[in-house]
Amino acid sequence: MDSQSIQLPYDVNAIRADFPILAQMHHAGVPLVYLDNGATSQKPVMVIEALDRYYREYNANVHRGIHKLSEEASEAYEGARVKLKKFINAASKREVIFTRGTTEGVNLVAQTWGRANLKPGDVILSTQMEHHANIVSWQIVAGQTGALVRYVPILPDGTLDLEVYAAMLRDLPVKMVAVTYVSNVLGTVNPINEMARLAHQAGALILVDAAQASPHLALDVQSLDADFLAFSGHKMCGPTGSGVLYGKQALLNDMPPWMGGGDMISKVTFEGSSWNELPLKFEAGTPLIAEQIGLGYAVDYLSALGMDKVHAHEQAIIIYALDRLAELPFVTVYGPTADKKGAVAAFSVQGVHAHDVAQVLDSQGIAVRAGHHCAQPLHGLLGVSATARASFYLYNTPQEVDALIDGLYAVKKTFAV
Ligand code: C6P
Repeated sequence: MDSQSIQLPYDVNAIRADFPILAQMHHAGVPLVYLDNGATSQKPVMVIEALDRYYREYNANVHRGIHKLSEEASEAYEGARVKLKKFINAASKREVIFTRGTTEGVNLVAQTWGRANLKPGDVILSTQMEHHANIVSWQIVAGQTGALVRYVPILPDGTLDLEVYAAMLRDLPVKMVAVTYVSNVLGTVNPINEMARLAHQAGALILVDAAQASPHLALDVQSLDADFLAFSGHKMCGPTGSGVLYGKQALLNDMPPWMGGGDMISKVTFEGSSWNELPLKFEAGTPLIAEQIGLGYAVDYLSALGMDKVHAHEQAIIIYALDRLAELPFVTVYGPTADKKGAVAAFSVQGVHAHDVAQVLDSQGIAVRAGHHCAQPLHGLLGVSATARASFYLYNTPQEVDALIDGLYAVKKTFAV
């Protein structure tokens, strides 16, 4: 198959025109090929303009001032919450807590639900493919409560061992399953529906790390039956500092607040305080107003394009990318086949450190990430300290896959492998 003959669900060049940064020439004098979307995505002009408009036209604090600007800002901020509610199909906007991103969302649950509910010997069941955010947050609360963190193993093809998962739920006093929807290294898409069903059957809750899912898949928290689900705005066309923690209302109501301060209280006296209603109970202090409004516009952008189309586009790209990478005998790709994964290809080049791979690719105008991608334990299992990673998004083209392959031939030539 050649890149020109690949059928895509939309006119990708029209989409690229929405992202000003993609038009720039790279320092190497060639067009930028941005394949580091797993780290952060680029932003469409409508998100950039939304930020600009907020600061130029209605910058004010929210939920506080009785003046026009503050009312406008509050309306836009709460309007963004409604957009996010719809985007993930939450039952109520009270279940949509604005955070600075996935990391904050997971830590919030660990420090509120976890400290209130975990006791010595309880098990938090994470997996071997988690990002550090979904490991370390639980290790911290385990240290505070005497709970234990255990990990569901992965199979040689890079998928989770669901038989062992079921057995762990049966044999251990699991209180929380903490699992990523999509691995940021292997690309594996985990069967969250089935995992939630098994967790609930065992009397456990499930927290889904959707950092690598929300940019790429249509999310429906009700049909997933997730108890908590966290994601970051900056990976899905939104600003850095934006993000959401979804939680089922009954659980959030029972949880104590995390941070104390303005907006999260109902009444404060010198003797004690009572808490505001959801979601403000978990949004202490001045929030990231422009950022969350911007995320609302990112969601408008994605919804207009259609998450099903985004997914179909990325599937076409990853199928082609894996086919082309398989042509290179000096490259090892990690993770399952395209039908079981998102648009992520982490790989090693025989005899060349990942940082050197990334540097040579950069000299060809291609941006990839190199390192352990905040998944050090997983890299230990893969037997490598670092990998290079190409992660694709809705604006990448099959021709950019060709550029990556040409770049890898340049790596081979540079290091004579
Ligand atoms: N992964 C990557 O290059 P924050 O930093 O809070 O926005 O997202 C954390 C996070 C949590 N879970 C998963 C699965 C992730 O991929 C990430 C972020 C980036 O892979 C930066 S390390």
